[in-house]
Amino acid sequence: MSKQNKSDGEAPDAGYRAGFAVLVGRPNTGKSTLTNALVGQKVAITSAKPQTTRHTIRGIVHREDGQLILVDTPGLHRPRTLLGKRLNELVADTLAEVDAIGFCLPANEKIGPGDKFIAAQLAAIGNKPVIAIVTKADTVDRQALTEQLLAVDALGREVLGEDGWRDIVPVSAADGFQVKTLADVLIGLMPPSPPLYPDGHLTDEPEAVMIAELIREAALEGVRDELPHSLAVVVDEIVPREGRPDDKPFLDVRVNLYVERPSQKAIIIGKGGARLREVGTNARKAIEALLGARIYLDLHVKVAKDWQRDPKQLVKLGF
Ligand SMILES: Nc1nc2c(ncn2[C@@H]2O[C@H](COP(=O)(O)OP(=O)(O)OP(=O)(O)O)[C@@H](O)[C@H]2O)c(=O)[nH]1
Ligand SMILES: [Mg+2]
Repeated sequence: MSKQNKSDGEAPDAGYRAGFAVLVGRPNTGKSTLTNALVGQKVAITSAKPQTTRHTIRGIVHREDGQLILVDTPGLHRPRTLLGKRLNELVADTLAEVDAIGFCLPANEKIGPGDKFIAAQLAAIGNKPVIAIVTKADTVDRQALTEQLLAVDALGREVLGEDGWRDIVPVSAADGFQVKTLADVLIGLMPPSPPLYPDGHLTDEPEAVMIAELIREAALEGVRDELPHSLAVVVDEIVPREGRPDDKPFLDVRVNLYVERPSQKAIIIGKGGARLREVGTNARKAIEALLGARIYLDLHVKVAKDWQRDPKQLVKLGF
């Protein structure tokens, strides 16, 4: 993926760097929140539920001295469903294509088997710089943070030999602590290259995907147990309403929400449709802000039985 685009004759400014860095880690370790903090705008949805991110998302950081294309990934875990397996494979493919890897470990959770499993996989890649990012630094006091940094350092030496991780950076996406330092470190690991994306481009997510994600984020709010994992959102069509002036567009956005069981359908819709209306209202505001246009959001809930385990349905839902 790292292009050194010299063929078009434009020599990069002296010292300018550009390339790809991936954020990996267990589910819920703050990868997407950190991606948004680095980009300076929301490009990835986040939630308190594990496995919020389901595909790789590119967020682009523009600076005077370089451009960093951040690839946010689904949390890595021991897969229990075909969906989980697909997501792990997706991350493995991504690792092969980037210039640097940021391994996210939260400050407020002890290093566990899940982290060790990922560390070993990263060590096996061998030829890429891996930095350890200790996320959510705001959640612990100085001493606990120091202890976690030492534990993370020890893990690096255990899997990579005595040099350990290329760097270890504590950050907080919540209060901005060290976010710029992290960008400095990552840009320093990028190859000399002209910019890979036009100025101002913050993500290369297609609009329909962003819309589906904003709806999934709104729908995840307040649901419990297995439902978050059972929910998939697909934008069916986005149609400009006729007769509207170009400078005041109005779009009809039709969307299907898929769940795995009829009981889940009832939860998503809520009593008399109240819950679905609330999801629609919240998502609509976020989508209108994204598109800069008014929309009518038409949400339909459908049952796709056990889609997480069904190869055919997974393909249909975009996995
Ligand atoms: N206090 C605090 N909370 C954070 C920080 N970063 C993330 N969180 C919270 O941690 C939870 C998980 O954040 P996400 O960014 O969705 O985590 P993720 O690693 O992308 O999760 P998956 O996509 O499921 O793998 C959310 O509730 C966030 O608000 C931080 O710097 N400080
Ligand atoms: Mg995420």
